[in-house]
Amino acid sequence: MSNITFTMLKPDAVKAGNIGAILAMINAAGFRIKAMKMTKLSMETAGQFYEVHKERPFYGELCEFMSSGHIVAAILEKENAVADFRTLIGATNPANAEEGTIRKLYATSVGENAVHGSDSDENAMIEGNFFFSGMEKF
Ligand code: DAT
Ligand code: MG
Repeated sequence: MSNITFTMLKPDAVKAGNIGAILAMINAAGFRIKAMKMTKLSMETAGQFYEVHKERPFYGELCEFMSSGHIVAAILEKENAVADFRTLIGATNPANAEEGTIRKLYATSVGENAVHGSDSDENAMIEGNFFFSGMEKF
């Protein structure tokens, strides 16, 4: 049964001109795009999205970075979408990411790591609904 995950191409990836290359990897890995937009987070909306991390020491830095430029948000559909997408993107810190993963290829540091991927089916729904209305999902 297919399910969904949510991704953002982060400001570092957008600024570096890597939207096309990353989307090509996502398509080649068998994900179908259900919704997509380029947009920009504010400090406030970045803070809401990453609320779960608000006690972590890197929260302020994370919100600054995520609101520092445009992002591409998307809902992706595939069998086993959440786990397969985490495999495709690789470890949070690109230094630990497997060869051939999106973060190994395009991330520059643990903070500026090119791409977001949901960590559970429940969070994929919450995160997708944070960015997209029913009329924007296909
Ligand atoms: P992931 O994005 O792999 O799910 P996470 O949920 O633990 O990782 O953290 C969310 C984001 O916060 C991560 O993509 C980048 C940032 N982050 C995580 N750990 C960090 C650290 N030690 N220093 C700076 N930023 C960090
Ligand atoms: Mg996470």
